[in-house]
Amino acid sequence: MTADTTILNYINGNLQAPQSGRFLDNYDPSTGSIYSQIPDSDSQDVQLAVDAARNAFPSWSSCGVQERSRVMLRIADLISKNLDALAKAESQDNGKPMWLSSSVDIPRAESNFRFFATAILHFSSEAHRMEQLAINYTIRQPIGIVGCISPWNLPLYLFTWKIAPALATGNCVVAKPSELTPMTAYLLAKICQEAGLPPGVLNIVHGLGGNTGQAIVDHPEIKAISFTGGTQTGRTIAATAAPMFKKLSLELGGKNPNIIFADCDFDEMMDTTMRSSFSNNGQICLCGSRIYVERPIYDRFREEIVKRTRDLKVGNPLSEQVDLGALVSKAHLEKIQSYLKLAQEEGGQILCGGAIIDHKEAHLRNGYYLSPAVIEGLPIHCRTNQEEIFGPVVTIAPFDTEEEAIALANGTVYGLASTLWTSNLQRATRVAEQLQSGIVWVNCWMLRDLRTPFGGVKNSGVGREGGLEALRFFTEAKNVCLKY
Ligand code: TXE
Repeated sequence: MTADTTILNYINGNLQAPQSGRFLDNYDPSTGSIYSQIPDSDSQDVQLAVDAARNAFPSWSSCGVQERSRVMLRIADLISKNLDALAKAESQDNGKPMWLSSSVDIPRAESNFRFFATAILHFSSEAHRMEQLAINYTIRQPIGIVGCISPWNLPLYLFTWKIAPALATGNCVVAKPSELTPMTAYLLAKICQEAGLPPGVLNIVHGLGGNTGQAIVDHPEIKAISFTGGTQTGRTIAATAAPMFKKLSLELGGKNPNIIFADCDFDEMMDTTMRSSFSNNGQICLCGSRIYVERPIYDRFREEIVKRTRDLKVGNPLSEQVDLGALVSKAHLEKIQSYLKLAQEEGGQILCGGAIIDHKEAHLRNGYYLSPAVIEGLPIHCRTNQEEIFGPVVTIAPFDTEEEAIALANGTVYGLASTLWTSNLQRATRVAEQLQSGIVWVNCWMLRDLRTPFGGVKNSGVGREGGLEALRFFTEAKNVCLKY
């Protein structure tokens, strides 16, 4: 399987150019150079995808769960068979280290298909008996045509996280990956062809958010939208979809707190905190970007995180030796730099990092590399601690009481994930209940069981993905009341 230099849309089972004939440049973030072209699709292409999905729906929704499961498992097998090619493509497109895409992103994409291909075999619905009178039974039917729009940070991982439950439940899909990282979605289209997915069941339309993405959200025949991306984009999508009464699942940004109590296992906490701060260059919606440490261990923590952050190697994503690769785009690099400047203006002190990497290898010099940064001395209400930076930047601060830690953790408009470090079980349960977030990790981070509800509260989103939540989202419940 090769990552071609011209990416094509996947519509009605065919790989095809956009109707307009227009293409966009696709950059390799590790070198800052253009390496492929992507369709600049518009509403005409989305209409073709909807037409194909409409034609495919009757047979896909009625062929039975066994058949759907079989095709999806073939897709999972082919993702696994092409692991190296997919991982390489993901690294080149996104800038993440290849060891990361081959150990996390691509295996997880395979698991997403495998998980939902088998979950659907066990999906059931309720019956409610009214004694001596009637029986109510609920059937869960596919919605029809659904839209899945995904971001660039975990490209194939999040794309398949949406597509797999949508397909398993019998829907036909019009999907759009991020225009910044389209390559593995293109390769997935080839895999779907090889796996024998019937034409029109999954359609992948590439292009810009405001153009292709908006055309998907606007389309009246697309009845549900599952979106992961920025909070501002989520707001625009909600404003478009709500008057059309579309079902919406929005997984948006975060400003996740990491609360560390002095009684934690310090070494384990340190190892995991390095991951929760800087994995994927901090470009994961679950990364902990505000770290609050109980005062007795604050100085030790501060010294340790600065030392370990300075030791992180930033460089060529294809090298086995690097911890962090390139940031996804020039615009994103500049956004993060602007926050580093802002942090200083707001009175913060950058303890380490925040510099552009000066590479010896000439071909990397125009890539988007930044050394990871730790910032101290900022109050909760400043913009640096309120807005999502989504990069290799954390702020650290001490706290004295449990109440103070909870108030700090809950002190933003976001509520996606929180991490809590303590060996006191009572405190863990007490604090977890009070944290305003959809996910709380205690003494761990990113430990994912695909059956659990996944999503945020407050401005971090609406609805939940994962397990039964996703199967319910992509179906409509119908109650049949049968009088006897
Ligand atoms: O995301 P966008 P951007 C956050 C992060 C980042 C910020 C902006 O803070 O810096 O968002 O990132 C499509 N109708 N997250 O601008 O634009 C777009 O093409 C329909 C958090 O890159 O939200 C892409 O496919 N679709 C996050 C997808 O939305 C539209 C992951 C996400 O892109 C659209 C990424 C529109 N009007 C960024 N406009 C997370 N929660 O993990 C854009 N899109």
